[in-house]
Amino acid sequence: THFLSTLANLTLSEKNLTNGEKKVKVFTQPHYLHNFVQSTFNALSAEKVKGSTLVVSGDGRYYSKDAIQIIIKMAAANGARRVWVGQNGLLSTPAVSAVVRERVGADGSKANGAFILTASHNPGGPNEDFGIKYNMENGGPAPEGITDKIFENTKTIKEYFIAEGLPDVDISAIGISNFSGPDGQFDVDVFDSSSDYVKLMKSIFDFQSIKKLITSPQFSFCYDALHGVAGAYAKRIFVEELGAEESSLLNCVPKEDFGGGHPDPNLTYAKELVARMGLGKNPDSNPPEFGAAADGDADRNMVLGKRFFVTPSDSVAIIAANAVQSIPYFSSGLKGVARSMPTSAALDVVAKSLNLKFFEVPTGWKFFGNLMDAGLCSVCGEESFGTGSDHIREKDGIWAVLAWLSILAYKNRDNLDGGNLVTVEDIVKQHWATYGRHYYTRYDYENVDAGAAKELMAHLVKLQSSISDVNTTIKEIRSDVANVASADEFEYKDPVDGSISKNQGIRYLFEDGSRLVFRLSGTGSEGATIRLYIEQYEKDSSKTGRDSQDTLAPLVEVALKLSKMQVFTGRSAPTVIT
Ligand code: VG1
Ligand code: CO
Repeated sequence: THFLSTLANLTLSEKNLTNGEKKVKVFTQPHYLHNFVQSTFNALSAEKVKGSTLVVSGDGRYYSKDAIQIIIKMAAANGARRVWVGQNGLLSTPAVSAVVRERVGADGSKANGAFILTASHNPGGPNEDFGIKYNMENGGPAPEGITDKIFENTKTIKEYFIAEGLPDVDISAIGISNFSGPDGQFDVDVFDSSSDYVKLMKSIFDFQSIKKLITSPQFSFCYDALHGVAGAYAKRIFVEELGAEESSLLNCVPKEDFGGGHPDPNLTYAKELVARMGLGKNPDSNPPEFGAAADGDADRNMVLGKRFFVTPSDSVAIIAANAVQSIPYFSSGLKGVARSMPTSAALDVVAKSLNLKFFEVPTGWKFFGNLMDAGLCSVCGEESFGTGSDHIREKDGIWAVLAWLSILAYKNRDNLDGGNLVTVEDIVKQHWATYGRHYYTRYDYENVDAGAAKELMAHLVKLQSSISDVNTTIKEIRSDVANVASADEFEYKDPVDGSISKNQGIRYLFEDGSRLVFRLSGTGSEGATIRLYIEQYEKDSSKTGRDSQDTLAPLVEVALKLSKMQVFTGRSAPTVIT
């Protein structure tokens, strides 16, 4: 029952199709999803797809269930041997990576790749976003060689294969369905969404000591899944395994529209958690000691202490500094650490002091994957609320929370029977006292006119040709800001495969270690998004306790005036500040 559909008007012309995020109505255009899936199969090659085992699941957002049935039928028609689906189509992005790497099917099969259905931290629902991406056999995002091929294929594709006669599979029930077609056997294996991931987490962390922390009277905990897929894991891990109260879980029932919210774990969008932790508007008067949130597909995390925000750039540095003592998986040492270019240099200082291999890579997790596959990197992170390790090839929101709980459990190992709790805030402030503090903020200008965004970037590149002119301009704006020492567009040569990635963001590096970075987002679904990253280093431990926005105000002023942000974009303020 294999049908071959010939297509008239299939041309897709948007590059970031291969990166996922688009409005649902784009995906539901006739043949649009089909085009992407067939283009992916063609990019992988027909021989590779024949007989393969493919994972298909995601964060459960609107349109996922339809998409899963379509992909199952296309996998069958393209000769795949079996498709694995998390129950109800739910698998977090990190769980997909874990399943690809670790799961063994009942018949001994292993996965060859995965379609992940998510638009990450973007809203869901009929009028919101959907997305799809392909991960490889190592559990990590497809490399540029493949995504470029997929994109090229989407422009020339004329036909796709779909087994239209295959009945829809009930993805709510665990079990294996067998089908036999003209090309032989085809199975759909629906399995528990969390058990492989939970098993992996238990092999990395000391659950006993975390449980002792969570259940001790001095400690209190809360976790907000923002109605994303993290909810499917939070109950299993935090409540059933680690003894947290059910009432410590907020928004942990996955919903197709994320309850109408924006499943992005930051101070702007995770409002309920922020208030619960005693921050923002209408703060709770008795916040818990620890709070965290995840994005829609649970690869991002935000960590909060009582009335205290941990920047993601600090978070990865603190995890790296404490991993060996606190987390059994790292007890024999770290192979190396890495951060994305716009992430603050807090990690650099730790790497230097602990004499660790260190890498600065372009934005996006796939660059870390290459380092990890080569055994060069154990812990890595991005300023965009992404933290992770070489246990998988994606960033991992729940892993980051377990890492923080491990550090807290270790620091409090002798305090839990009545001593004074070492808090999240204590740990961060102690870190600043040891390594200095990187004041940091990011301004996002979302849905800006694409032409205007390009002009702004071109203007900034042009300025780089004369650093002395830049410094004259800066002095006119703020005389209290240091001189720019150098400025460039970030370029990365992958130390493993030698590939070169150009134009990865515009940098202005100051003599005192401060930095301004400007980038265009590669994941936005409408118009262009300009990201401005602002960082200032303070070594003097008597000056590390200041308010971040106050401290950064001079640099912010310089960044906005130098870039002519308002002139180009018409915006007097960013959409989001993190
Ligand atoms: C953003 C973040 C980047 C992250 C990417 C994917 O990209 O800045 O750090 O890797 O999202 O995150 P951009 O190009 O919009 O700045 V996720 O949670 O979709 O895997
Ligand atoms: Co995400």
